Amino acid sequence: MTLELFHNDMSTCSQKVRICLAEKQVEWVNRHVDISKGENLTPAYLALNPNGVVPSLVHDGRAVIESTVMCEYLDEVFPHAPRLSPADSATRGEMRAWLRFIDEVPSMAVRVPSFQHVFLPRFQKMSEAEFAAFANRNPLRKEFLRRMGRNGFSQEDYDGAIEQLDGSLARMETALADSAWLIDGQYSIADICLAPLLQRLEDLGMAAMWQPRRPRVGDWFARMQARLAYQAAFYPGARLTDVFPALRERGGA
Ligand SMILES: N[C@@H](CCC(=O)N[C@@H](CS)C(=O)NCC(=O)O)C(=O)O
Repeated sequence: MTLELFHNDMSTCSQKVRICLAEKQVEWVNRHVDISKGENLTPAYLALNPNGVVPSLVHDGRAVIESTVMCEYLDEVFPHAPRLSPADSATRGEMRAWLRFIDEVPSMAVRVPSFQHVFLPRFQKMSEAEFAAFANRNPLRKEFLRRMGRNGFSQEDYDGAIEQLDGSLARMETALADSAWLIDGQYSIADICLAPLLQRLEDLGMAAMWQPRRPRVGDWFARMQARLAYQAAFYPGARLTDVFPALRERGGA
């Protein structure tokens, strides 16, 4: 059995799959993809993942794409403990509804402050024509890159993303009112998919979005960070602040 993960240290989507792999304690082959060098857009990588994004999982030669799909796949293919999905269909449906929401709302929204505060300088160095050509090469992210442009997001787009993140944290605080984990008191893929997003916000200096006003989210995040699997996924170099230490000085939204 060979399990290869094409991923990037700092990518939130890669981090959630690394948490699942560590929870399941399965061996995997490290295929690091350097996004800053465009390794996710080479013909070889696009043949694996036509969306041109990381991660991609290759299990015995067969590719699985979409990080949330990979998490469910790993739990199915390696059904040993810890189980990362509820056993009964209705509760599993609840988890999947959360997963859909996480993919559509906070996972997309967190990209806005990440690019605005950290990745933008890379694009500012390009000429307008180079930037347009780069955006065009991205199968999935053209529109996002065009919206950002070389000068960053408009205030309206930025505020909209913050509002979506705030709404997601509010939903979490409510879900955690009578449950230690998001779904029915059981640690699951829903927790795993959200944690790297909070890690990203914390590294961007935005933990005030839940501290101190959303204490249950704070407590949940502390329990996530204490897990061995979490620490395995966030090895040195995986956090934004490892690579951009100046971020530690950045305050607030
Ligand atoms: N829905 C996809 C999204 C993957 C995605 O957006 N990956 C980001 C890193 S977290 C990426 O590869 N970005 C390429 C880029 O920013 O150029 C998934 O969950 O696998």
